[in-house]
Amino acid sequence: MKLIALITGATSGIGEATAMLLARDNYNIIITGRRKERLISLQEKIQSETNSKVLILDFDIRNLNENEFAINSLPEEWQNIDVLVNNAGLAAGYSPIQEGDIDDWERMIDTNIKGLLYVSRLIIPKMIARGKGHIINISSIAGKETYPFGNVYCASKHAVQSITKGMRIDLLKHGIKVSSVSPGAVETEFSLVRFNGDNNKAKQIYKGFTPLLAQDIAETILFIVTRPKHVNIDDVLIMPTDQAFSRDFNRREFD
Ligand code: NDP
Ligand code: 8X3
Repeated sequence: MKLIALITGATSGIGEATAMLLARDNYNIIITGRRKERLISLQEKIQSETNSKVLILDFDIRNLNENEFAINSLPEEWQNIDVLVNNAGLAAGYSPIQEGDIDDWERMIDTNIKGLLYVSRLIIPKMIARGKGHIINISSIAGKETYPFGNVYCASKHAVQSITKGMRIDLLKHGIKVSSVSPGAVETEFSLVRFNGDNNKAKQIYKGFTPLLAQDIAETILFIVTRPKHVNIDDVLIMPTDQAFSRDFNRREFD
């Protein structure tokens, strides 16, 4: 019997890789994001390469009504969500606090904190009713350290760390597992989004060293969800070998 995983932000990067990997394991997958055409492509890919089913929920995680509509409209056979991967998120901008763009701040706070809370609030009661479930929140090295120009993004990921701890405490007596994964630099569309589509700036971030791949994080998530019932992985801090903490990189080329 297959389990059900809901992965937010599955249109690219970590979420997409995780959807594929969990589908190859033992999961039917609910994939979410705003770009419906990408969700359809991923659905087709997963369904052609695995024997797992895929359900698409395209909505903006920042909008509470859209969250409610999407989750409340789940067909009966998709309602028993075993694993929730709270992955959707972004960094917007990279500037000193006094020059920060207020719209960027709101996008990050609304997505990384409020969006994660909205989805979780809708799904946790269903897990409590069943006395089981596993929530994996995607945090970051930015949830453990603050780096120059990272201000509000780092704050949003510190909030994810704190919410994860709160969930772990509050859901303890309900038998629900709560974990977080905190990666260093992963080469996805993350930097392209952060620099508002500027491909050159995005490429500079990963220049001269070997970053993590989305697949590395997906494999970490698979490890976390496949532990025995009595084991909860509270947090995994996973870094490229070429990165120490948030600011030190072993870059081999500078041209
Ligand atoms: P990507 O940009 O590749 O993927 C981000 C995903 O989030 C997309 O699927 C996007 O879907 C979704 N998303 C963003 N905003 C919204 C929204 N308003 N509503 C619904 N979905 C949304 O980046 P990553 O895969 O790298 O990022 C995934 C997570 O990992 C994020 O939380 C990020 O903070 C975290 N992280 C990333 C690291 C990195 O170096 N890449 C390191 C540490 C943590 P769509 O645009 O279609 O809505
Ligand atoms: C993404 C990693 O270091 O760019 O969370 O903040 S970092």
